[in-house]
Amino acid sequence: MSSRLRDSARRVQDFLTAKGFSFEVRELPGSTRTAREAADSVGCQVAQIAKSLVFKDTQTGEPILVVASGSNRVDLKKIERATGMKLGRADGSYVKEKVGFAIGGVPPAGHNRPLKTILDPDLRQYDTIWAAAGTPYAVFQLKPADLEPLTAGSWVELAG
Ligand code: 5CA
Repeated sequence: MSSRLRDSARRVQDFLTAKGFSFEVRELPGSTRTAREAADSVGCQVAQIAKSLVFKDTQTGEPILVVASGSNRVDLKKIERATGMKLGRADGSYVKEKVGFAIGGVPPAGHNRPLKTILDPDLRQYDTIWAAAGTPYAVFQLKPADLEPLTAGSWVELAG
């Protein structure tokens, strides 16, 4: 039952519900901290995990969210060429401060404020995918096409 969700997972569930999505945040007994662990805990392919990676737009200092297939290595140069942005790495304290969630539980939406978001087209080959929901034990299931209304993101080829 969603009423028992931990605070950060509840925040994601409340956001999803308020936006009119019927996705259900689930807290699992096994870790979902990494894409590999999430796939093992959910019982899906690692490529079906939508991992939410935060980078820093080095020109503005603002966070950029990349939602990538769990099995892909993100090639920042490809995103930079497609968007004109310059991207740098984000450390844990930057992610927590700017996005409002700790690494390992960063969701694709429901952050401190809306983030400019890049979506990995490789996710579109699966009927269903799973995304983090605020904690390293919480996920929700969605369809790849749901990422568009959820994040207002842009699809950019990014696999290295
Ligand atoms: N809950 C799972 C997916 S459901 C999850 O969040 N996986 S993840 O891959 O999206 O998040 C872990 C990511 O955080 C790593 O891929 C890595 O890009 C980033 N990360 C891990 N440790 C650090 C760190 N010390 N500094 C910056 N980024 C990190």
